[in-house]
Amino acid sequence: MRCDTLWQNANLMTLDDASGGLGVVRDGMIAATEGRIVYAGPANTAPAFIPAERIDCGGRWISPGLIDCHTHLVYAGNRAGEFEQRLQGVSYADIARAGGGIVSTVRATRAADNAGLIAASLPRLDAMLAEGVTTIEIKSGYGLSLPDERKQLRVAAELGRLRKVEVVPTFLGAHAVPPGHEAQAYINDVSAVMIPAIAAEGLAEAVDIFCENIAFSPAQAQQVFEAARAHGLAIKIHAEQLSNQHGAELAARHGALSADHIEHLDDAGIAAMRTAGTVAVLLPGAFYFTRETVLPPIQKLRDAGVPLALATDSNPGTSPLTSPLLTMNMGATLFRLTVDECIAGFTREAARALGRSDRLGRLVAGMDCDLAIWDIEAPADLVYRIGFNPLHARIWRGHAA
Ligand code: DI6
Ligand code: FE
Repeated sequence: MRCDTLWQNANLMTLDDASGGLGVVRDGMIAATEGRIVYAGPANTAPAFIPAERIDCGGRWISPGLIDCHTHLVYAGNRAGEFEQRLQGVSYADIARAGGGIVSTVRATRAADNAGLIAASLPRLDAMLAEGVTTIEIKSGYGLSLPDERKQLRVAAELGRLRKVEVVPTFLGAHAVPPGHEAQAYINDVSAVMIPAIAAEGLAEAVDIFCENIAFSPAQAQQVFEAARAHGLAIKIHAEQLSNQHGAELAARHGALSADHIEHLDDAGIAAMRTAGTVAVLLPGAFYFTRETVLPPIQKLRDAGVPLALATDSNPGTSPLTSPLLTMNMGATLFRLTVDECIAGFTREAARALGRSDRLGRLVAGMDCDLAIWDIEAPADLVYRIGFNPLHARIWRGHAA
């Protein structure tokens, strides 16, 4: 059988395992044609391929390309000074009152033109790609006006044209109340004007909201979800990060793809997520950086069979993190996730959190051929090391990238 490319002499983490494991295949091979996997499995039971290109992987490991399903990658400005202030004991609230925090990133992002935003964001994207990322979700939320949110989403799409990576854009207009506005009036604008426009222009697939006592209420989240649904957009939520607002439960009842953070999630929230198939997106970078102490209810989520994804939450305020591998290590050390859960959280389950399970996140015939080839002895090496990058090659849609 002819194929474009054949990767042989490799160990595979197919992630194709009904019991939720890594689906390991030793001495495996992958064949691809026109950017799609046509075979992934044991070498000794593979069809006889006649490849245009044959690649000897020298016994290395191949996983699906990594998927970062929650980032705020596109922004301008720098909050390192704020970090120093916080180290000296100044509180987050004091910084915000003095015009810092999220509002300072909004100011810098509004002031940047497209080229400036691209220049600021590309190094962060490149850091992700260097660790095997082939799909990345990028949220808006630092514009907080229709033209500025549009600009962020257009830049996100442009990043996907500048690099070999799939960008999944999410509209997070309801991230914070813009300076000089009143919360409910702004939510009315988000629901009645911004969501319809963003949907009509095809600038986002999903709508997200920061539901928290310092941000928007569950009632406001409901209003935003109804607008999202009416315009054919999927739903995500930043929920239960600092307190239990029952946002995850509300989002699940609206069929949310994912509820993210969820440190303060309760049993009713878990039950609603299980019923709806809503993915729990765990963000240990924000937990670490803000020195949070309340852990997400991992064991209860596991027991309930709620899918667990893992993501960087790359953002300038609470998770200035561009390393999926370090995020996996944090998932294991801080949240006690297993190695299998950490790797599945950045592949199969992340694809599910983006509504792309049919096409991404597993090494299965018919799926897009996005691969990460690793110089490791065992899958655990990806999670165990700190600050070491064993990526050997990144393949996007069947081609070295
Ligand atoms: N949750 C967070 O922790 C960040 N956004 C959000 O919804 C904070 C973002 C920032 O401080 O810039
Ligand atoms: Fe976030």
